Amino acid sequence: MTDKQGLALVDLDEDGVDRAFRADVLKGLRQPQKAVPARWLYDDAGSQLFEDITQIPEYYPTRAETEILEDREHDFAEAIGPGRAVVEFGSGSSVKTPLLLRAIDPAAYVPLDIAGDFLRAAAADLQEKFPALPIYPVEADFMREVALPEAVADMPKLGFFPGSTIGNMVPRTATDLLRTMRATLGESSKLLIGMDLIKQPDVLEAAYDDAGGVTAEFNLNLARRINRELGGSIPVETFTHVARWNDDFARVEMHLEARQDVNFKVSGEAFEMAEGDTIHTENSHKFSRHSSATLLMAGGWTPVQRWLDKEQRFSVILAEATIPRSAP
Ligand code: AVI
Repeated sequence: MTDKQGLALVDLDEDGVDRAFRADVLKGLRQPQKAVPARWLYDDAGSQLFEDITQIPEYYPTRAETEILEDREHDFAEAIGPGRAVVEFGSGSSVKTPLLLRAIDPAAYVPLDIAGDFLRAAAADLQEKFPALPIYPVEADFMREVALPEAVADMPKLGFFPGSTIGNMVPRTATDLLRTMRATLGESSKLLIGMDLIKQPDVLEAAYDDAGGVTAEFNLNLARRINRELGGSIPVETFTHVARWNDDFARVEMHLEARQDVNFKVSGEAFEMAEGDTIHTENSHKFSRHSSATLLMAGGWTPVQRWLDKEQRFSVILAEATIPRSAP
């Protein structure tokens, strides 16, 4: 359900249950390969656990991307130039956004996020760091076209989508999002996007299955959330977190694997799983130079520059809104 600005509202039933959550979980658990959309990993506990993940030694993407943003300040200033309205898809983390804002001297900053409280807190925090910068937070679901504030209508835009969050979407959804971003940002806009790189499977699997078990907690928290919010009886202790590289689709998959045959209920509906069956909970696609360019172009963006961290683990790509041409 959305309001007139395309803003997603939580639609609760008479028992206070999020209808979309229940519908996604029940639909996903009825499939032969059980699956729950990854967005449901992020309740309060899940969001905190993700913050913890960004600090663990094995999870390199946050550090690698931050290194690029720190080291390439002058390149960004030159390639992007001053005077743009920076539109960030998902509220800025306290570390990455200031690095970009400092580098390019923007005319305004527009953080978009569906979580209003988080959005306003992040905006207030940034306003303290950049007192002279006009900041216009917009509470919206950026998977749909967003009407940007009037005040930035005439400014050229730079979309900012760090973190390789694009990798959590299957290519079809990622393409839809890139096209939607282009519609939101308009002609002659640019996009600065983080995209994680394909690398040795053992490095990737360790990043998603750390020795300290933080990612396992993040994944298992979904089962706990289902039990708590949907009256579920999933025996969480009989499930194991699994992170595996799927080479056919160039992605790390997270699953919850049953270690023995189990029966459980969710919202009154019965489910059974045999030992070794899994619930697929997340994809994290990784990219090559070619696959990132192909995805961006499919979404209406032409990559113009690409930066890697010193260990060549992660890429930050600058793209321009492609001008539609019929030839060749
Ligand atoms: C948010 N997203 C980019 C993270 C990733 O790397 O795919 C989510 C994550 N899942 C497990 N670890 C991190």
